[in-house]
Amino acid sequence: MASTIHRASTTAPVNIAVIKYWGKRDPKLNLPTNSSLSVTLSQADLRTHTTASCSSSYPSSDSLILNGSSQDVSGARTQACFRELRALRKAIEDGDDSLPKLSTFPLKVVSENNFPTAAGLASSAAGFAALVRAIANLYELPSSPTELSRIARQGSGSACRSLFGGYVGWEQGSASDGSDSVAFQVAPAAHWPNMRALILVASAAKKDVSSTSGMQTTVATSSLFASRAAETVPRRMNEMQKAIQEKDFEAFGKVTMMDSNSFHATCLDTYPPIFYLNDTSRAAIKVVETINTAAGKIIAAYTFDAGPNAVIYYLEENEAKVAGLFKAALGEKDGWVGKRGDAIEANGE
Ligand code: 2P0
Repeated sequence: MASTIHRASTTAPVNIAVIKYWGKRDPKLNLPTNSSLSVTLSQADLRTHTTASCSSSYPSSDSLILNGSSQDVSGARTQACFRELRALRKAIEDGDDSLPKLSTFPLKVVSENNFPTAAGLASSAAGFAALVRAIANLYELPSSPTELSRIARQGSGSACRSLFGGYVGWEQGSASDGSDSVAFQVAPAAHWPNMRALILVASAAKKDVSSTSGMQTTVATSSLFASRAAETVPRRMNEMQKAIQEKDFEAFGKVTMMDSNSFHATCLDTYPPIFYLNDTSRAAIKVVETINTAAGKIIAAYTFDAGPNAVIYYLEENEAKVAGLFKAALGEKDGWVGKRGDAIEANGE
């Protein structure tokens, strides 16, 4: 029927990198200058919910509504996702005349985040992962999470990692068309289920410097950047995968903190410099150092993305020592809202 509305919904989780993506060798396809690795967070606290629908009765152009406000869909990234998904649907329609020609209908995508958008809480990662999977579900595509990760990466690089649960890598790849720049699961969440993440929101304000322009300026001007991409990150990717396989929290925590420091050092080394950390962020680093010194080993690890908010990884058995001390040290401080103990879980993988 001409006026039928076809619809599918999904949710996608936030992921927080422990080896950071920063730098593009191809800004159109979001092909990175280094591989990266992240932990997918529970959808209970941080997630995007997205409904994709299409109908021949819709107005002629595609539309996207995020948290109730209409977004521009003419950007190359959103267009790339729509185009790739439509092409996959069209290939199925071409082989089966009985199917409705959904690939020819205007799309309407409605998304809601349950956390601050663009405050360095990986909103674009969950957002594009949910957009791509919702449309893939709408089109009944048989695509694997790997193939969807290749498409979501074109929306936002880090989005490719939100197609998998647990511990997830993104292979930088070498092909110029990006066909091998996809996400892969290092280990399911069940492999190391007592991992916890504490999100400390220092500021829910939109970040000053967008990741895309920030990373392009870093690639162009930082003298530290080349050795980070060519030597430091490849070595840490191996160390991190080993730490996860062996469930070695001390190694996991040390590499996590050092990679966050390295990423923010290249930001400071950018000209003009990029400051994502603020005094509150530095206070959180001090609290982690205090916790680890008191424990005599690494039981808490901080990491910061393109914003001042801290994510603290720890194991459940150290909840009282880590989350408890943070509450005592920072609970009263202006600007901090502690989001407690998100269990990290697999995303159905
Ligand atoms: C990461 N970040 O690995 C790193 C750490 C921020 C710091 O991925 O331009 O929003 O859309 O590909 O994915 C943020 O970058 O950038 C990011 P685009 P994206 O999570």
